[in-house]
Amino acid sequence: MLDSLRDGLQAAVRKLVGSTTVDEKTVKEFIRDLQRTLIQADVNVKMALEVTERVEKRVLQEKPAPGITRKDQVVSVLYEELAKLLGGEGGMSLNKGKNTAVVMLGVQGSGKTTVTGKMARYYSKKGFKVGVVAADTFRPGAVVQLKTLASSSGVEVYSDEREKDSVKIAKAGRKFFEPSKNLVIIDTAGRHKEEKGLLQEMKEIVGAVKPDVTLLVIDGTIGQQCYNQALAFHQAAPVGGIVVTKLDGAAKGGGALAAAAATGAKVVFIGTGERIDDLEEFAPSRFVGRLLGMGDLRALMEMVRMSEVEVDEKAAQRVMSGKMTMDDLLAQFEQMNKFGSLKKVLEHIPGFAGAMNPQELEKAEGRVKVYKSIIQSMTGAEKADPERINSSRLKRIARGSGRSERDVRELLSRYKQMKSLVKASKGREFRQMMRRAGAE
Ligand SMILES: Nc1nc2c(ncn2[C@@H]2O[C@H](COP(=O)(O)OP(=O)(O)OP(=O)(O)O)[C@@H](O)[C@H]2O)c(=O)[nH]1
Ligand SMILES: [Mg+2]
Repeated sequence: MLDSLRDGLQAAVRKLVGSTTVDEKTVKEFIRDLQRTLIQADVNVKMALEVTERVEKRVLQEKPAPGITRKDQVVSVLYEELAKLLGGEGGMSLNKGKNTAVVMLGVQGSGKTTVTGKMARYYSKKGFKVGVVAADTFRPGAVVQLKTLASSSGVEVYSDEREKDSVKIAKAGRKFFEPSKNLVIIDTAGRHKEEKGLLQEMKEIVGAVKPDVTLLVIDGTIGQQCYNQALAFHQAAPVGGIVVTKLDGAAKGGGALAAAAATGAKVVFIGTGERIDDLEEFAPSRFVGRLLGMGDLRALMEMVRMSEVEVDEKAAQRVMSGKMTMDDLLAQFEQMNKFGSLKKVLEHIPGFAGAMNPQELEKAEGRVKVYKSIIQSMTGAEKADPERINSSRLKRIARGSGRSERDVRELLSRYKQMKSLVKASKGREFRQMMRRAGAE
């Protein structure tokens, strides 16, 4: 799904991350790459320029937060702006306690009837009492199509095949379901004798029904037309939410962004296939994260922050002069662990994948937990000078921490190893290790 947009964005981000420094020139180049990618993905040119200009302005003006590198900042600004464009988090919150009416709008073939069926099922499963109204009087077979979709989830359909006035049907349908249902979805026509007529008809339906939510259904594969189409509907009847369909196929994705931008409405659902269950509640952060290829980018940023290693100068001095305590050792392990978790996140980024064996990492993290509990069972004197731990102390520590004597011995031997390593290299390797775990 959305291959070209994803590939383009990821390539731009990779190029930025791979550059040695991030100066104005790098940022400008990054912005140009983004513009090209967005436009190629069918995002309206004006919009592509607007969003990239916002990213550029923010990046050049805002100072990265402490502990955040320039590169992280650029990526995170891009992420925020793309997610904002899609209307922010929240989705559609419906209340079972009242009768909610939803009117579906959209041009022919966009997927209104399919989405009506999918949503009816989605909300029935969530415990809503759903009724659907067949207010498409233009397309022959529209009623049958809706009935077929609805019957698979036992949803009741209101229709009146003798009535040719869709406004009357929509109104009567809502009234019909008012006493018995708490969610009524009204499917409308996508065609009219003339194009202006369709928008006029929608305006009248919305005026008569006064729905709580008006959803615009947009075919995700249509590209550049999305923006104008969405705008035209929005001017006829204010759009409260957007459903983008056919994102399983050849969609380039720009349509979703464009429709959202034209109306200022949130994308609430996406259609990802022809089957009745192929409907996903839409989460912009997940969507953009997927586009940027980083799983959850926020988590990545969090990890970057967490892994910023604070070098404790005094501890470093102690270690290098061969007077390492158990607490110093534990601090070392924990820092390495943080670095380990970061690597795990980096695995999701193309280019880093496979850099580290996740099983080994997990094992290492598990060991640090064991060591930590053992060290906590030591007395201050034992921590400061582990050499004094004889076999009776060892037994006591094992009992106190709930670990085996073998674990305690393992920790002591790692302590000795580390100490002799530091001694042999006069702190050189230790310094290298700190540098590796920290800055790079
Ligand atoms: N692959 C795929 N096909 C979809 C999706 N949503 C709808 N379709 C297909 O798109 C076609 C048109 O869908 P409809 O629901 O009939 O569209 P409509 O907006 O009601 O069309 P009109 O009633 O003519 O206005 C159908 O063949 C659907 O199966 C989707 O998410 N993925
Ligand atoms: Mg239809």
